[in-house]
Amino acid sequence: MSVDKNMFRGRTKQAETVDFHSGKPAPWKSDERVDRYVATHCCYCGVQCGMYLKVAQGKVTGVEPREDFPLNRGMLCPKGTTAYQTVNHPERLTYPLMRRGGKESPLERASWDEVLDAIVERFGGIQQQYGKDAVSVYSGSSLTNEKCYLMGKFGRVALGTRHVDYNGRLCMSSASGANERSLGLDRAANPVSDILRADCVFVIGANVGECFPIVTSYLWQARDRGCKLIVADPRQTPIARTADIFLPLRSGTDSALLNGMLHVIIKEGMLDEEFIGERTVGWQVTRALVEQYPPERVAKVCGLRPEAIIEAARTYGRAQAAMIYTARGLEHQSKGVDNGVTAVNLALATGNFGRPGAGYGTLTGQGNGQGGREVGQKATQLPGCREIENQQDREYICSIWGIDEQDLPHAGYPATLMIPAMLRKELRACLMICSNPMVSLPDQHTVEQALRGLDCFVVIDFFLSETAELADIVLPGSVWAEDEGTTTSLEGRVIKHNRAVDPPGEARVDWRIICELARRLGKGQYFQFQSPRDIFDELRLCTRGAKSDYWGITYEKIEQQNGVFWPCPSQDHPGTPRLYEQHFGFPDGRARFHPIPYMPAAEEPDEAYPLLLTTGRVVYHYLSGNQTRRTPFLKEQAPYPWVEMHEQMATRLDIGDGDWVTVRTRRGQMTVPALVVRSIRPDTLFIPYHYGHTQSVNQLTNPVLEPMMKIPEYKVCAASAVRATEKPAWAKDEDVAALVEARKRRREFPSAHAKPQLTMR
Ligand SMILES: Nc1nc2c(c(=O)[nH]1)N[C@H]1C(S)=C(S)[C@@H](COP(=O)(O)OP(=O)(O)OC[C@H]3O[C@@H](n4cnc5c(=O)[nH]c(N)nc54)[C@H](O)[C@@H]3O)O[C@H]1N2
Ligand SMILES: Nc1nc2c(c(=O)[nH]1)N[C@H]1C(S)=C(S)[C@@H](COP(=O)(O)OP(=O)(O)OC[C@H]3O[C@@H](n4cnc5c(=O)[nH]c(N)nc54)[C@H](O)[C@@H]3O)O[C@H]1N2
Ligand code: SF4
Ligand SMILES: [Mo]
Repeated sequence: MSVDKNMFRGRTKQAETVDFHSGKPAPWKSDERVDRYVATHCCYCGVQCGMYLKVAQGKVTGVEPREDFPLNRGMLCPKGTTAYQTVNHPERLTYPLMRRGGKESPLERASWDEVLDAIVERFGGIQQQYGKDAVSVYSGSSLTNEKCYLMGKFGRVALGTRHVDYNGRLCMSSASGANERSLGLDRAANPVSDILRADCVFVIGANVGECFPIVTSYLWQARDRGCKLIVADPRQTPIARTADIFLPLRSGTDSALLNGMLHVIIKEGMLDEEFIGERTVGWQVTRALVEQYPPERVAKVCGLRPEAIIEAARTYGRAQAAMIYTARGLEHQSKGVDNGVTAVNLALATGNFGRPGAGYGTLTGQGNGQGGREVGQKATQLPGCREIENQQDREYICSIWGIDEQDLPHAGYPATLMIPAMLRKELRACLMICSNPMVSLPDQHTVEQALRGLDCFVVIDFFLSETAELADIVLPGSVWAEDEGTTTSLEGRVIKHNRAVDPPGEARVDWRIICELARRLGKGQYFQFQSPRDIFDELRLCTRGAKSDYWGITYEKIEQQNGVFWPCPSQDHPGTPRLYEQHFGFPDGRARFHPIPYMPAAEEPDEAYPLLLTTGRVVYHYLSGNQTRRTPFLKEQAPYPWVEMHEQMATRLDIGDGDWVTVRTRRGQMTVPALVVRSIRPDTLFIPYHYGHTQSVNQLTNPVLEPMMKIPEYKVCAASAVRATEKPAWAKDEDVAALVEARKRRREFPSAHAKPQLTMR
């Protein structure tokens, strides 16, 4: 029996007992009852792998990868295969909670009427006394486009506040800034499949193997046909083990490295002069600046050998078609925007844009990290990447929303600046959805003080997160499997999530909570949506003719084409998988070079704090861990944080594998077990950030912000490490031993392609 998997796309079907890989009958599954397979996508990272959710007796009971979705074609990573376990999880929030007797009273069960009335009354009171802008909206990019759009509109129209922002601020906002400054559009330039057509891929500051696992297979396939791989990362990540050139640079020195590579490319005549002349502006000034970055100087700054920089420049410069991928390693810095710009400079100077296998892109992190940054939940933005301070954009959006332009608030605080505004009592209330800043924002103790100090703090989540624990009111929302709506993947492909089941107990679908709240605030006429489709249709209209144009994208077209790449300006337009084939995003069609001098990180190691601390992810957990720490298999693999350090440093500090280590910075300290490896720079420590309370590395990180986009410097601060005198309260020795074993197996696993490369000084 053969199965046409396309027949499930976007629809559900009575299940047959078949194996979805072979299409053959699968008798070994015969005792497993499945009523329906619902075609959808993973809720986690920006790759947005296609999956079927299995539904039996009204419950999600399992998952199958989709073969028909071109990006993952039958593959899922450990997070994808276990995501379904969050749906029926016993810790789901199933009714509203509120503190009836002030801050010190417990969160108690309440009815929807009671909590919604309380929000209207408290927000209303605060706004009356302190002005509309005393209330803020803090949203997130794990939400669908429909919900992200709704949050922006809700903040500005229902609450009338200027302070609307979201967690993408902490994510790729500096990449957005670089894209806008250099290219005029904020999207990856190529579909992922272009990797298969590249002669060289340069990955800088991205742990593809752990954070975009399914993209790894594209790198391997490219390598099989001779593509060269260059990786720049202070840690030898899984893909770095198979790289042709591995550049273990010091954290915070990316712009020096990229300027140095461009220097070599100029000196050795590897420029694409024709492309520079016809398609760019600003080259001469940039050229003059990179004159000052000979490899010998850069090598000292980055802690690399000059020969390695020259070799990387030659490998990239000689490729017919080369791609650069960046991610948070390069972007989570106080110079994050500048770093992104230097990466674009390199691609522009070598003409690597607008051709198959030639391009540049940020690997967008969150499931809807791309759409979430386009549809108007950003402090300075209206839907379609329109600008809130642009008169024409304001008038157009107001004409659709049916409000007076005078009543549309102006730009507000980015998420990271909401915290100090809360401490100053300028912001007195906050509605938060889809964010967990008690884990994700730097300098956690200050964040806690700010959130505790709010007169009214409302959180919409489906699990009681570390942040929801501090709320005055908690509203039980929905997981992705309980609603339909679109997301835009890291490729810029608009795809659709489909509903498998209803939320449990009294929990409600997020967008309905927001629309009901708007109604109770007396603004119901602006939120007359009956379905996500209604919201999407309004969003399409808002984006018509704008940079991220969704006008020609419909739910039907998404299903027919397996996703549609924006811009898609009309119904008969197929969408745009590859950008910049003819012109860049500026009115004159040309890209911009910008000269970027290297500037050191905000906090460099010194006598008191002699080491570099960097932070990031592991394959098993997702962001603040509020979902994955509740998933048994994932929790088992990485139950606690640890500190990764090189064996040279461990020897110097007299620390062995699994020993307890106290890591200190100017913000705080934490005690974690050591994971002694050879795959990190000897001057650098790494701690994963997926944990809360005393296990959160954001007790330590530097809250300094990038000046343009206000992203924190999560990737660099100065630290010290000593053998701990006392174990933390949460420590269990047997778990730690298991953790060290498991992580060592992963990080030191010898790979067929691996050649040990100690290119450090
Ligand atoms: N498993 C998993 N996957 C995820 C996520 C998750 O939480 N877990 N989150 C998703 C999201 S929202 C995001 S934003 C992405 C993040 O994806 P990535 O950016 O790939 O992940 P990070 O671990 O934050 O950082 C990447 C790498 O930067 C390196 N690095 C540190 N400092 C520097 C530096 O100064 N320069 C350079 N060049 N590199 C440096 C680190 O060693 C690390 O290997 O992943 C997405 N996918
Ligand atoms: N030290 C350090 N800190 C970092 C980073 C780092 O590399 N190092 N990375 C930063 C990055 S890149 C990011 S993206 C941020 C992420 O930081 P956050 O956005 O704060 O983390 P999340 O875990 O995504 O929080 C989402 C919350 O919303 C809930 N949620 C998820 N989906 C939905 C939904 O559909 N509806 C509702 N109602 N709730 C939902 C989840 O349960 C969770 O509690 O962290 C940043 N913080
Ligand atoms: S790669 Fe990303 S989208 Fe794919 S299964 Fe893993 S977490 Fe989900
Ligand atoms: Mo992110």
